[in-house]
Amino acid sequence: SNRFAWDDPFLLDDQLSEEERMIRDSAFTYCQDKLLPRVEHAFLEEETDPEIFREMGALGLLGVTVPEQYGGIGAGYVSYGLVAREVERVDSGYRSMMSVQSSLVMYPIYAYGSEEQRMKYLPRLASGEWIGCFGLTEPDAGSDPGAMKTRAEKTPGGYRLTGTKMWISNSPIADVFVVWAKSDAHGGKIRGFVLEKGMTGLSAPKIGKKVSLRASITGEIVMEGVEVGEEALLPNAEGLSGPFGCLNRARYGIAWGVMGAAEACWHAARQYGLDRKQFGRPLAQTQLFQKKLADMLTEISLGLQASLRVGRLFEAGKMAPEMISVIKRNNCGKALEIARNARDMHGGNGISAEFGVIRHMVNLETVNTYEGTHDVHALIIGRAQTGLQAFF
Ligand code: TGC
Ligand code: FAD
Repeated sequence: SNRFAWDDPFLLDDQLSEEERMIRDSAFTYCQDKLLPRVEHAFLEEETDPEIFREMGALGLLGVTVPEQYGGIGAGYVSYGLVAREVERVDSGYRSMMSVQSSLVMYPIYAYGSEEQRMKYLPRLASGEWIGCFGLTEPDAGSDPGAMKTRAEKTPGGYRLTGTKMWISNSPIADVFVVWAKSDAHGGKIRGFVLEKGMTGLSAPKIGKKVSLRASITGEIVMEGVEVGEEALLPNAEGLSGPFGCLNRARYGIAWGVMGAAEACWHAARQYGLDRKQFGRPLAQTQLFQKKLADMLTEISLGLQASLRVGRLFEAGKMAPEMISVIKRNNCGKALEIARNARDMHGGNGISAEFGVIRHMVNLETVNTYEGTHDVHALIIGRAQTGLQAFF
């Protein structure tokens, strides 16, 4: 009979192409060799190393789906998901750095930008020479980004931007800022602008005291009458569908990514249970321990399989955003539950950064919240099946 592979129950590996396996393997090797050894220090000391962007860029891990002529590797969405899974197997903060750069900065410049904007920004974002950030959320507009206050006023040569963005990944170290503002020249509709570090009136103070996602730097974007030329406007996006087009991709990557974090917790808990003895037997030989491991194996296999399915639909041009809400929401929720259980299964050691599980656990609290909270995605899925919106 066929052998059951406990760490690949539904033979995911068999469903990947040769190219996808190669991209996955090169991401795995980099993450385990170069990121894993420094994550504990980065998390505990709240240090973000900008060199990581250069390293990822050199390996082609930034803008995986962007065509080669702009510095990407022109791979598919399954490859992008596999990269997210490997990076987040180490830390959600590192995956955050990668996915903001790829899905929230390179993608909009590629999809909505002019040829000049593509040529100017994409190659240097792909190599990691430039770091990007994405400003949608504001102090008074989180789940409801349509309530944003940031304004772009028309000037003779371009626009003047005023407003504050909150909780922005990468912003304090960013060179390139994709920001969304209501533009009076476009009937108050939301438009995207590309700003650059050093512009007069632009600053990005760091947000401190984070207990989650500490390896990824987070800040504000403060725009005090930042004047830009016409060439800063992204010409091909108008309304909320602009930022949401980017979010679809980032949320999809998160669905894969959190399964990587969950796998790290599950594998750690299994190994810990095999190694540690209490009451004269390995912890892994108790029924409660095995029940938890069974739940982990089951939820992760289902979550990965669903992500792969949505990835294939994405590549076939059949993705609907609600599919992404299902996997973003469910995989984040399951990953969080798995991390909490893995923490518990490690006993006292579980609260030490040395074992990694509590770091994943507190990181996943952020991932469950950003890119649309668990409950906001429930409302999207609820609206899709009833035709009734329950947001307000
Ligand atoms: P609603 O009326 O539903 O839609 C307004 C317009 O947007 C279009 N749209 C979409 N287009 C493409 N893809 C999607 N997923 C879309 N969802 C909506 C829609 O068709 C419509 O277009 P048009 O042309 O008719 O105007 O808008 P609403 O205001 O009722 O929205 C409600 C809600 C809750 C669905 C939405 O606002 C939402 O998803 N809120 C969550 C906000 C969020 O996800 N923020 C993320 C900030 S970025 C971030 O967290 C980055 S962290 C990254 C990291 O560090 O890894
Ligand atoms: P709120 O919208 O105030 O929600 C608070 C609570 O109310 C939640 O439980 C929510 O589910 C619930 N709620 C809200 N509305 C409803 C409703 N209608 N019905 C029922 N319940 C509701 N944003 C960016 O633009 N760019 C970034 O790079 C970025 N990076 C981030 C990094 C970190 C570390 C964090 C923590 C956040 C980041 N965000 C970023 C912001 C993130 O997307 C928002 O925090 C998120 O969208 C939630 O918004 P909020 O914090 O304002 O919460």
